[in-house]
Amino acid sequence: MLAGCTPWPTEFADLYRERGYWQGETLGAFLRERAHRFAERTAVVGAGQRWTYAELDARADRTAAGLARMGITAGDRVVVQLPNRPEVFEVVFALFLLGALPVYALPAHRRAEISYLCSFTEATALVVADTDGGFDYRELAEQVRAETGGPEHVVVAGDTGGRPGMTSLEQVREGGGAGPGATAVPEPGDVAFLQLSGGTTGLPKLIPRTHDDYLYSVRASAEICELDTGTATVYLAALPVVHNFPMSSPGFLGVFSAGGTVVLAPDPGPATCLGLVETEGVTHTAVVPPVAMLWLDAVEGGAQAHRDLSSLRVLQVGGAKFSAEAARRVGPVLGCMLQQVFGMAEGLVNYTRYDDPEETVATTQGRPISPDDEIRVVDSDGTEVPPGALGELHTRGPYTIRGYYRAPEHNAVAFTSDGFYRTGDLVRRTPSGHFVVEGRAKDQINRGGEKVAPDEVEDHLLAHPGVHDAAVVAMPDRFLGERVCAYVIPRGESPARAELLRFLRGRGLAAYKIPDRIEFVAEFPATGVGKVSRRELREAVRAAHVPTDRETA
Ligand code: OOB
Repeated sequence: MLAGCTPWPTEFADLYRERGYWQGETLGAFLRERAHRFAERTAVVGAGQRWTYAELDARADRTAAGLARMGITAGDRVVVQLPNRPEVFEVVFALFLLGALPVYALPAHRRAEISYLCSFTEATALVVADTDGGFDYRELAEQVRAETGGPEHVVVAGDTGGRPGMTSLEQVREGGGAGPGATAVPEPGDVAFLQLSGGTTGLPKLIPRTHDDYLYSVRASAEICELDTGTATVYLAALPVVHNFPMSSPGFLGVFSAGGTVVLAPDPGPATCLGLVETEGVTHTAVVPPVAMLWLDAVEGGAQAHRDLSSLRVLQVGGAKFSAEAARRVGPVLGCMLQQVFGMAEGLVNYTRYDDPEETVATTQGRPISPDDEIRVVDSDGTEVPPGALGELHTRGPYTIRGYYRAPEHNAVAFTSDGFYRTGDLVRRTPSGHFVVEGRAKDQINRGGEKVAPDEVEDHLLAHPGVHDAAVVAMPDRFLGERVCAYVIPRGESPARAELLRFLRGRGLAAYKIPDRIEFVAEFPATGVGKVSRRELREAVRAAHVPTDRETA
């Protein structure tokens, strides 16, 4: 296994193989097999293109050969920051074929995050789009290079604009020739890619997923979601496809496993997505709660009421808690089934099942994929609570990691000594084994499914000369569930809010981490041992009910 990763103990690895979870397939071979089986079916639609499985496979092959010619080889890390366009599949499958590891960055990430990912993983290459949504990713790549001195290669999906030291994806593909590029075939037990954790402390942690463990979660998810080769699945990827939810729950990999079609939406808005549902005959899609609410309102409120959504069979909602009230509207308004999905990039994924009673689907976040997902619900001492009682969810299983990449100190707190991942989620379990997510034991902020680690934002605030101290907490929000609120103790006179917001943007922080509200205070409430009491701050902001600064600035 890649250095800096924690393997499963042998007895667990043996068990997972014996039970047929780990089948010894790699992601590269997975696509190759489907490409032969479903050659002429449409694999992907997006950005004005339609590729068959055979085309996707041929492109991935040529790109792999081209990347190999550039010197990218097995074990190399390659930061991939691409929007929802077909090239994202070409690139990641090319990397899988080579045994090089995609490091998945979100399109929303900016200089701070991309520089960190490139340096921390010692990436040999960065793959970006030219521009998307009015943002120039080539400029970002240049800033990252200036800041970090790396990575060696920048590949642009689109036009390099003649920038020095950048290669277009087309040049890579053309330079590949016909020969197979791979120098070594990756092992199924190897790490296939690094996924970003939402993070609870400091900079985002990296999650190493193996071919074996990930493909198990994909196969099992496809089965639970009844994607099979006999029925035509058309899956709309409304969220950024490099997130775990649209990637594997069952996501594009689940759809590819069944020979279905993935339609890539450039944005999750109701006009774009419901339009695509109608024109492409979408059968399944996955969204976060605020997006589901926008769609419901757009159909109910009239703006999208004219859409023919009759092809849509399943709307999956996950990433953050979906309220029971909103859940109950899905069937009547959109005319499809709801499936709640409670997952995490670290592994464990829970689904409500299609044959669950309606009330279970509306009020729970589902139950685990695997009979070998081990679950403990514990109190703050780590003792298991009685059935049905509230506690923190700890889990271990055939597709849940045993440690983050290169993070021994953090691993010592994030995992128990016997290898359970401490999710930080407060849950209750129903007699049927379904989870109800009630809150969080971790400090993370869940901004409509986008995860923010408070101290990452605090560190950026503390870099401002006018900031003496900063504490960042979640503030409740009807639409996003939570937003980001920063409490700031100024050094002398308070800096202007707009100036602080500008400062944070200037530091290259992704937009979703920029505080929605800034409160200036003289001091922070303290806990018994003198630490900042985030709990009291959360309560204070909850009591305040005030507009956000981003709305008023
Ligand atoms: C998904 O993955 P991540 O890694 O972005 O975030 C995981 C965290 C969970 O620990 C939990 O705090 C929260 O997001 N979460 C939910 C939830 N789904 C995720 N909280 C309440 N209700 C839900 N349904 O978010 C993710 C990964 C795979 C599939 C779906 C979501």
